Amino acid sequence: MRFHSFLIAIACVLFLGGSSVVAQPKGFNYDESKVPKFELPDSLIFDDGSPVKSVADWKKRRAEVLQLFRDHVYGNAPKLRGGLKVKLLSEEEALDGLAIRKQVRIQLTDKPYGPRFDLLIYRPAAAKKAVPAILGYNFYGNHTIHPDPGIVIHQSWSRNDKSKGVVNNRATEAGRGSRQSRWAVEMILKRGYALATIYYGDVEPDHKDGWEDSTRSYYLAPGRSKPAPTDWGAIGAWATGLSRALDYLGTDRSINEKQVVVFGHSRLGKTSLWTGASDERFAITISNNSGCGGAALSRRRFGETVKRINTVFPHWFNDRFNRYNENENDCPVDQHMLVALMAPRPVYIASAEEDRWADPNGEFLSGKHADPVYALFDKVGVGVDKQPGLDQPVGDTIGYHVRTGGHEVKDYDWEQYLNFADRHFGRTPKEPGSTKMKPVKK
Ligand code: GTR
Repeated sequence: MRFHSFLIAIACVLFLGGSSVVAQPKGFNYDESKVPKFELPDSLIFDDGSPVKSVADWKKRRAEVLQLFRDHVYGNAPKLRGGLKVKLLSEEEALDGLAIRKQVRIQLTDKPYGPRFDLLIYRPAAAKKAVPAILGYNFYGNHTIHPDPGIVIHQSWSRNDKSKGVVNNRATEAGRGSRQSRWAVEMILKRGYALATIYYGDVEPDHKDGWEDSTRSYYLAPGRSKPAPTDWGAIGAWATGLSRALDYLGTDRSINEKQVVVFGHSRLGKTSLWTGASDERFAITISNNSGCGGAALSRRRFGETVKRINTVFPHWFNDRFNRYNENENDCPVDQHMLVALMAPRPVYIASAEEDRWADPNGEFLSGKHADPVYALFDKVGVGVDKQPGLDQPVGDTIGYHVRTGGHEVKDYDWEQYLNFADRHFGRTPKEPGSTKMKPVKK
């Protein structure tokens, strides 16, 4: 094993498990008083220096900011060729009558044997009309989110992990339900939402050569043998997969396509943010503990840094993002501008107290610094100046909380997300524990 691969393997063992005891690697800053002084680029100033004064101006500025993120951070994604190609695998009652479980296989290219993914959708069996849905990737396979024996086990490359039933990079029956603690399936269904999920490795295997087996290899510009420096990275490919899944949800009459929430944890939280930013059809975006390259401000250099993430995960961003290794101030964007790209749509950022690697305060601050863009739309974003105390959700159009505990997805997080979505979708919560979150007063 080459040293580089060894580093990647170690990093994966440390972090991908996502246990509540996430290591805080040494040699990085975890001290607020040592955060360097920096100036954030202003979302409301055009590249030519003129100010953004209205919603109409912002629409033009938004296009500039989006293009900056494509060119400098996540890369430019091509338009997928061919129409939506879907195969229904199954549709039947599940979870003791609580849900209808539907599984469909969706192609990402016009080649039937090219990259494709399985979308698992649970919807409330009792629903009388189209329901809102939460769509998000999982780390080890659809079958890991619930012990339900009817979930198809994927055949894609998977990171070896006995506790998730992965042997020789293949998923096995032993992994069924192994990640159920992260997926509040019953809670989501009882609250009247559908849950749609995809194994992210179906869309692109998460390692440096994974692009060869993903849509990225199918869409290489003629004459190229690898992606160009401003082409999409893996996060861009994953985002495209979620957009394709939304294309499909739009054809499913049991789902309200105007109320699809994109959700993700950690690297998949970076992905949900980029998805919500680049595809405005998503009604709400949720980032759970997304950290560096997600919600956290890069210029703070608190916990994980741009250099570190580009070194250990060279495939996530575009190659040009390497320019900002130990050079964050030269980057024309920072992550508050990514959050601002959601405006005026609601977005929720969640941190965890012990997840200092992801820089909880930096995650909060990117929400706070997106507020001026929401104000243009006469909306309150997070609406508070300081990071709130533990387990105290705040915010109106930008939700935020820092939960007790570590780098994880807990039922507490799901409760806040469902309350937030209920409030923005104008739904009256019917289930216990779904009390409305108090909006910040204008
Ligand atoms: C870590 C990485 C984080 C986060 C995490 C995860 O190794 O440094 O940025 O993405 O992985 O996805 O679990």
